[in-house]
Amino acid sequence: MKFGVFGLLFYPRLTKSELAVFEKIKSFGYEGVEISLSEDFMSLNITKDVLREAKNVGINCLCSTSLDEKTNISSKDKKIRQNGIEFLKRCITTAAELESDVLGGVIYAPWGPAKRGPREQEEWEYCKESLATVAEYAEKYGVFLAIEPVNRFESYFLNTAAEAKSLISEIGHPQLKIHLDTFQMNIEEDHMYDAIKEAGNLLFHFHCCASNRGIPGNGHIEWDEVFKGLSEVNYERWLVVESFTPKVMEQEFGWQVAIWREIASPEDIAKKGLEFLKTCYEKYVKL
Ligand SMILES: [Mn+2]
Repeated sequence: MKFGVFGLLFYPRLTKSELAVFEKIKSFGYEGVEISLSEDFMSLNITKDVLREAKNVGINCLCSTSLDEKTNISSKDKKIRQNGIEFLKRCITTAAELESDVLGGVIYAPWGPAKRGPREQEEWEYCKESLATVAEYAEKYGVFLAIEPVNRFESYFLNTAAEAKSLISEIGHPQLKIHLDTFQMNIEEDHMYDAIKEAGNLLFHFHCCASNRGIPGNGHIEWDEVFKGLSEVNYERWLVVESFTPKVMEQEFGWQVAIWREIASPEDIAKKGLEFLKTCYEKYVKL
């Protein structure tokens, strides 16, 4: 396994002047940084600078994104679906430019609290149709799409590994994978071990943090279960420590992660979190 950290832990918005943080990330012992491919980030046209700095420092870029009401690929409105497909295609080309083989996150429906009813079958069908189109495109760029189930307060569309697996198996495209997250699973799954086993060989990306988005190892995540599962499904890819700085609340999407207070310092989350995860890795996987 390889260890990465979420860039938004250190900055609320990735601009050229924030790139120096990559060196800090490397000095903590990470081999990867996850970049959020927002509309805002892609409009800055700094992809080449980001890749250059990552290479200078010697870390890999990993990519994730999320949809909103305007880019909802499951929408009943054809124009909105089309807009979402175009957005995801731009994310895929950007991920390829950053030499990331993964685009994870909430890439199936709008992210964030929604005042509406449950998912409708019609939306599920539109989602499958859109993702099939996007997967075809992703294949040309060698990027895999990893669907991240998130908790009920962040998505009405799907919340569990089993639902993500159903969606993928109904589409049946090899470019579609699963992205799990300990914060999300803690809210929605009965047992993380079972969820990881359910994802099985579809598991392609993994976010780690404490039950309150603090330092991995604090809180009440059952890390023994997590690593037993990861080991049994032979997961060999990235473990990314995902948390956010409260400054992220200044961003348009920030309220969705609701980081109203600093749970721990970004440095502690990154450093102590990595130390803890490496201990778990030694204990369960490396044997
Ligand atoms: Mn996550």
